[in-house]
Amino acid sequence: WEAAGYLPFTRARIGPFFQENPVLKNPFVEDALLRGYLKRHIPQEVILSDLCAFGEHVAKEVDGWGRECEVNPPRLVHFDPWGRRVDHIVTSHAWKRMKDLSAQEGIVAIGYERSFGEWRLEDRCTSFFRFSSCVLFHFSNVFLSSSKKCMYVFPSRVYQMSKLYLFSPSSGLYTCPLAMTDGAAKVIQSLGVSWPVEDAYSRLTTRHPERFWTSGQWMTERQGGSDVASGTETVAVPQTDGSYKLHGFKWFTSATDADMTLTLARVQDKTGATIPGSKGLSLFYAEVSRDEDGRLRGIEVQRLKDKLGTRQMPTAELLLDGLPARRLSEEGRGVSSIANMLTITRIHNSVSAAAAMRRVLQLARDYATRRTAFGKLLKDHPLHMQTLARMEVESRGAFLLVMDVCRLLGREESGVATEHDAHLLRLLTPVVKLYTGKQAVAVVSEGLESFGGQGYIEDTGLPGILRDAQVLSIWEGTTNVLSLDVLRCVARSSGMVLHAYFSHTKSLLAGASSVSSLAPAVTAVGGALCELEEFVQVAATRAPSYLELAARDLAYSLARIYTGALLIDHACWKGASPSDTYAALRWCEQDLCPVARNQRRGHYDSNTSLDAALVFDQSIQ
Ligand code: UCC
Ligand code: FAD
Repeated sequence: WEAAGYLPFTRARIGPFFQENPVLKNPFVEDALLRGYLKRHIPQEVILSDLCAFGEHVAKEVDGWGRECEVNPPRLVHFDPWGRRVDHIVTSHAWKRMKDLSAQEGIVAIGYERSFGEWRLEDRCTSFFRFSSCVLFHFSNVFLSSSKKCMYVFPSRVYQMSKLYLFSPSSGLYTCPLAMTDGAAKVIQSLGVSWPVEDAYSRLTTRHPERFWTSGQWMTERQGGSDVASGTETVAVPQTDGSYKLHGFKWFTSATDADMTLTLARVQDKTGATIPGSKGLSLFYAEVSRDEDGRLRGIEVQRLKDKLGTRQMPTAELLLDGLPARRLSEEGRGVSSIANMLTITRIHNSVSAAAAMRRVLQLARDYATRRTAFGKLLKDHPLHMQTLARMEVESRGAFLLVMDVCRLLGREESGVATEHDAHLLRLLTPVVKLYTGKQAVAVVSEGLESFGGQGYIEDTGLPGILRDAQVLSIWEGTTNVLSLDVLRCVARSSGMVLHAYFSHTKSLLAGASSVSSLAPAVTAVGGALCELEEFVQVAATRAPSYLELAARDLAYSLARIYTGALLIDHACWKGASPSDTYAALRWCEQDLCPVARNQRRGHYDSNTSLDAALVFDQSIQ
């Protein structure tokens, strides 16, 4: 026994084997599609090297802060030791660092350090020296063109969202306040209001940490988060100086440590009456501030939500009890005025969804080179590789769809968007949000399984990715609500958004017509597009209830077909790799047009009562 190294009464051995953990490497370097896409669309070396350096920082340091945010979640201190109400939301050191980092890296600012459309080069350089000290920005503009009348649109949004994409999975959910901050800046800018929000706008879009502000977006009340028009009870009481005081209860307010917020309320007339429904809602700006006694002005934090995920970030229930506010929109134009914020936050949501898929894949890929089962590494098991390849296809599709929407947003903001672009942006924003939100949950869930039991173990950090993915299809409009938004925007544009969709998708396919390796994919997308056109023609003759039942399948069809066309288009690029072609072919093997399939099955004709009977089945007593 002794010779064999086993002694009675010694501590049990735990064995010599310890599995190597997956290692996060530079997410920029590791992402062939991201690099290929940027090389194709914004090949400025200065941008690529900024993203590469940021990727390195994310892997080496920021990811650790993100983890710290998760293990040190925020807490609410209602009272100080002497019983005074303080409602202090205590956040981690890492959370505060994320705020500074976000400002310094320009995660919001890049989107606004914009694109000068068709400005002359000299004008752009002058404007640079006047407004920006960002060397990167200067170089990238100078590199763009040497012509006097420059037609090049600086792709700020693609650059910004690429950076966000690298940051998001390591950000400890700081991307949530950044989304709302970006959305608030966009609303202020688009409303063209200066006072009292000029200073706020400059703070939301600054790169200086000491000036940087984040914004909240307080829309949801207890009666309804989707149906904001019926659910909003908050009233705005006019003050003699033209300001308002808000009284109401906001049921979900995320990143409640924000410096300001945009919110909805109903203006009371002199008798205290308000207008019900959407027409009674106005948009307000409020700062979150404290009085001399350290109490929040006009706000009581009821409690922090106990959430499945997004635990890194405080989400509170707030009683607004005389919150000082300024009206930003015309009376009754609250929903349409906050719509720009919804566009931006939904795009951020989609970027985060694509980034979550990419992150779990990067880790799974690394793990497959370290973990052995049945005598060989996971990477040498074809079935495991097939599983990861399927995730990869989903992830690539999501990335290209998201980036295309960012491209459209950039064109709109640079003033070069055609009417066609504007229609596409309106249609694709809910589509990309709803589709990627769902994909993210599926891909991340599969990703966790690729680590076996370790994927289920909390302190690996992996389960948090799944928990955080689950919210992406809920907030900023659920899947069904966004599917109905798709229908509404089609109806309101008299079908023009669909016209833009069909013609743009066809133009993407046309560029691939001579590429034989992509022929099956082109045929599949072309066929699905025809089916979709037929569906639209038939649906136009049917009752609204028919379309309502088809809404989700329609949105999925729009997403899958368009993404297929984008994958094909990317695979046609001269710098594309064989994997780009393979990804396009694999994507296009799925059912690209589920709405046509289910239409043929009669699923939208008379299923309402059958569905309800199935769901509430009580036939067995
Ligand atoms: O969840 C939230 C924050 C979470 C944290 C943020 C994270 C971000 C990502 C981070 C990643 C890590 S804030 C709460 C978000 N809530 C929602 O998304 C609400 C969902 N419900 C809807 O979207 C509904 O469709 C409503 C509320 C917009 C429907 O309201 P109404 O009153 O019935 O609206 P209408 O009648 O459809 O539209 C009223 C006006 C119309 O314009 P006008 O009056 O000129 O005809 C519409 O065209 O608003 C316009 N409008 C839009 N415009 C409505 N929706 C849009 C839109 N999406 N785009 C442009
Ligand atoms: P409901 O509207 O009650 O929806 C319940 C279900 O009914 C959903 O499945 C929905 O798809 C379905 N449904 C609703 N209407 C229809 C319809 N017409 N047809 C078919 N199906 C329908 N809100 C904010 O304003 N600010 C925030 O900062 C914020 N942060 C959040 C943070 C977290 C972690 C979470 C989970 C939520 C947050 N929200 C926030 C709220 C969020 O936006 C809402 O929960 C969401 O919009 C859904 O609203 P609801 O909860 O009222 O669900």
